[in-house]
Amino acid sequence: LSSLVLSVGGAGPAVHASVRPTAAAAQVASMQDVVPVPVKVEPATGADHTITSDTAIYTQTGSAGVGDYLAALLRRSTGYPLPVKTAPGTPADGISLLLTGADPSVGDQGYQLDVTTAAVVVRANKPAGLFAGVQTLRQLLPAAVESTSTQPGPWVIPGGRIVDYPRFAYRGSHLDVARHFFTVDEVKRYVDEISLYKVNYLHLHLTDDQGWRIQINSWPRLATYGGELEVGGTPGGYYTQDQYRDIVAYAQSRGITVVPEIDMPGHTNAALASYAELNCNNTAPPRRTDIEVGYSSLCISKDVTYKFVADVIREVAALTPGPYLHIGGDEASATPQQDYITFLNKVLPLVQQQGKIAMGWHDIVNATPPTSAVPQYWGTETSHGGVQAAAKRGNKILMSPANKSYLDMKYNSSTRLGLSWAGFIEVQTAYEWNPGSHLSGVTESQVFGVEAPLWSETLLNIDDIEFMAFPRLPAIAELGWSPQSTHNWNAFRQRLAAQGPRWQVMGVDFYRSSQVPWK
Ligand code: TNX
Repeated sequence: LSSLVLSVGGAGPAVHASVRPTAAAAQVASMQDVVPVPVKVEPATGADHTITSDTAIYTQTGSAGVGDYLAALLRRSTGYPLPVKTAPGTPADGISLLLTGADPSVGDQGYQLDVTTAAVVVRANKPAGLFAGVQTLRQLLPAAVESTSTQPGPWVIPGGRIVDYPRFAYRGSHLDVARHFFTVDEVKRYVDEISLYKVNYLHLHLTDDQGWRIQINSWPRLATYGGELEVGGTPGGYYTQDQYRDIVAYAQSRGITVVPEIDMPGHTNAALASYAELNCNNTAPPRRTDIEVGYSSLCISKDVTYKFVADVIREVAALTPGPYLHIGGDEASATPQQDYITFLNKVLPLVQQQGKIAMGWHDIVNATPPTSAVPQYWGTETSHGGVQAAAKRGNKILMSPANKSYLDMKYNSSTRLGLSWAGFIEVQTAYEWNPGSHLSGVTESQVFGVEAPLWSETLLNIDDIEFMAFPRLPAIAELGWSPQSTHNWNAFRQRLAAQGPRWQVMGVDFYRSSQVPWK
C-alpha cells in the first residue's frame, strides 16, 4: 500500500478495489468474535439479520451524526442506498440508532445491541455509546464490509443481544508526529483503524527535539523553521491550524477526542533552534535530526520562556475542543531538578487558565502537580514511589507501561522496525497485564485509563505505523475496554485471528505473529 493512496472514508481512491471476498470473509461472523470482547453476549440461533437494498437507518435527535457515519461506511461495500431516516415509535425493520431504552448498566459510553431477523437496534444513553455499538456492528458483518468498492454480500449479522460498556473511560492511542511527520491523510487513516477497537482518545505528540509540527501564529518560526526536518534529516512538515482543526473534527466524527502534547521543558531543541531568545545564552543551537534524548531544556529563569509557553498553550487550547492538554515533562535530564519543579509550578496553572486539564508523562509527579493533573506512567517497573504517592494524593494515573504498551518496541529480535530499550513485546506480552493492578499501590479506581504510545524514530509512513500497531493496539484496547473477568489469552488470540481478514480488506499492513492462529 502506498502511503499516499489512502482509503479513508472517501478521502482517497479505493486502494484494494481488487480484493475479492475470501471464503472467511463471506461467512457469517460470530457474536463472540468482537474485539474488545463485550461485557455480555447472548447469541440467538435463527435470529440472523440480513442488510438488503431496502434497509434504512433510523435515527433520533442526537444520533443522526452516527447514522450518517454508519450509512457512509456501509454504502461503500454494499452499494445499497441506506437512507438515514427519522425513527418511528417502535423499530420494526432496518437499523435503528436510539438514545432511549438502553439497559441502565451501559452508562455514558456503553450500548445495547439487539439483532433479530426483523431489525437491528442499537440503544445507548449518549452518542459515544451508539458509536461504540456501531463499531461492534461493523465487526459482526463479514470482513468484506470494509471494502471501498461494491462487494456481493450477503450482509448477514448474527442474531442475539450484546450489552456492553467500558472498564475505563479513557482508552488512548498516542502517535509521535514529531520524530517523523505524518500527513493529515495518514493520521485520518490511523483514526479510522483505531476507532474500530473503541479507542476514544488520540494523543498527538506534536513537538520534540527533531521537529515542531503545529503552526503557532504568535511564534511562526516554530513550524516554518523548527518543523522543516525530521529524524534522519529528511523533510518534515507541520500542520497548519486549519489542518489540525480538520484532524480534530475528523477524529470527533469517529468518537475520538484529540489530546495535543507540547513537550517541555526538555525535548525542545526544535523550539530552541527556532528562537535564540529561548536559550539561556541567547544562542540558537543547530537543528538536530538524531534520536538522542535528554539534552535540551527551555531556559527556566527567563521571563520570555513563560510568555512563549503561555502563547503556545493559549493557541493550542483554543484549537482543541477536548478537555485535556498534555505538557510532556519527560526525560528533562538537561533541567536541574529544582528548575524542573519551578517550571511545572508555573506552567500547570497556565493549562488550567485555558480551561484544560493537564496531562504529563509521569516525571511530572516530581513537582507534586494538582490532583486534577493526570500523570502517564511509562516506566518498566511495577512499582514507582512517586507515582504511588501521587495516586494516594488523588491523581488518577494513565497506564502506558513501556514494556507492555509501547507499540514502537520490536516484536522480537528480527523485527525490521522499532526500538528495544524496554524489551521485545510480542502480542501475548502486550495483552498479559492488568492495568488495575500493574503498579503496586495504584488500584483499579486510581487508574485513569490505558494508552498505547507509538513513537516514530524508526517509522516513516502509515505502513510502518500499521505494522507496529496491529495486532498490539487491539490488545491494549481490549485491556482498556473489557472487564478483567473476561481476560483470557487463548480466547483473545482466537478473536484476534478473526480480525485478520478484515485488515486484509482494509489494506492494513499487520504483523502476522506466530502466536495468533490467523484465518
Ligand atoms: C522514551 S517514553 C521517550 C520518547 C522516546 C521513546 C522511544 C517517553 C515519555 N519518552 O522520547 O521516543 O522512549 O521508545
